Amino acid sequence: MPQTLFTNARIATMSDASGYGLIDDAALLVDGQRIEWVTPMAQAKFPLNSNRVDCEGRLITPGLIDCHTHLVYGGNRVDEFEQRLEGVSYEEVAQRGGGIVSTVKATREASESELLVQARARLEQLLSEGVTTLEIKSGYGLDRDNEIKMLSVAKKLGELYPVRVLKTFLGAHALPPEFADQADEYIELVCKDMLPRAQAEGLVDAVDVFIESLAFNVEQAQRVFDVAAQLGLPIKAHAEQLSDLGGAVMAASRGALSVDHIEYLPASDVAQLAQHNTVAVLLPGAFYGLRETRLPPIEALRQHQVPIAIATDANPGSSPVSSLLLILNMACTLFRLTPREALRGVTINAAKALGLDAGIGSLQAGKQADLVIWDVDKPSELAYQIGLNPCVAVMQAGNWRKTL
Ligand code: DI6
Ligand code: FE
Repeated sequence: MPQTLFTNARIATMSDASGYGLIDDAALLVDGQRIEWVTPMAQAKFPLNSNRVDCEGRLITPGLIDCHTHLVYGGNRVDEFEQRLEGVSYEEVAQRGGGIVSTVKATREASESELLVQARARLEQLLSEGVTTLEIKSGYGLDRDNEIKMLSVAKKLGELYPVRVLKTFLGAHALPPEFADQADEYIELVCKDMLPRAQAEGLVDAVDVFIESLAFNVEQAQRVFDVAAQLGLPIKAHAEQLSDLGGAVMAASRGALSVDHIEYLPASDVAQLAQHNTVAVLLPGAFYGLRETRLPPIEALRQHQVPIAIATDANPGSSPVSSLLLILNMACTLFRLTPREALRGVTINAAKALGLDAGIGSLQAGKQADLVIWDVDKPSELAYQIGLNPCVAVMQAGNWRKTL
């Protein structure tokens, strides 16, 4: 593959400890799938034979990373959306057999190709905004074959599109109706059959559990995490989204890559995330969708230098969102993250949340050439605008997905 040389760019490398890692008048060389170097124009030694791309002052960032999605599911929840607007709470909807369980029914009824068609539309929207890596969870099948069906669709999306897809097993997302009042028995099935089988089929990159009173308790989550450890799989958790059960601290103490949501995490528990290098994944789309008012402990996360990632949480219930740029804005407006923190949250810190920060998430020599050219002057513009997509070119693993 010939080398590609980017010149006259403003580059947000995201490679320093806390900033944008901005180089104002910069050049970047891609060799094969990797970045060869990034440097100020004045210091660049241009290779003789390369494809030159004059960026004319535009901004380059790392490819965006959506590190928490439920992109694959059947049906939709527009009726629940309407009910909630009539005053029914999220928990009540779930207790009435709506909520997650109604998506389980629709997902079980859908064929692999039907799930694929639905998910493609959402994925294409994310890709149009410069996403080069995303995570997709199972969790709406809730039996072995349907969880495997969901993960197979996620895998297929990664084969059909030039994007890296990480597959997370979330068999413990909700209690399937046939196991009503038998949560321990269901967890047994997850541990003995569902997770090992999905793993054996090469469909699992990480294991997640929804730890919440309407889902699974800390002890049940520990049983799933024990199996993940036996299989050598990294773990993460949906924790402290609606109440404080101590799930985030438990997961962090077991070396979880990330704990996600955490609106109800006490500030006094944040030190333990820092101690275990666990990323805090904030999901402003779900906060917004549920009209939550309790904010995650952001000041404590900053004080303890816990890496903060943000993601769409794309799902049919709490966060029917297929725009990572909108999430940048929501993180700033709703959570008061700075645009710098928000951009780190969809680049280097999102890579950390997936355990991939050695290879992606910043623009540095040796890393994979995943990058986006934006028609903006400053990185903060990506968080500032709503509904405008300034993505003009995308390279993923050294291949153009969309050219300038
Ligand atoms: N927390 C959420 O916000 C989503 N899952 C979870 O564990 C909601 C999923 C849904 O309502 O379908
Ligand atoms: Fe989620």
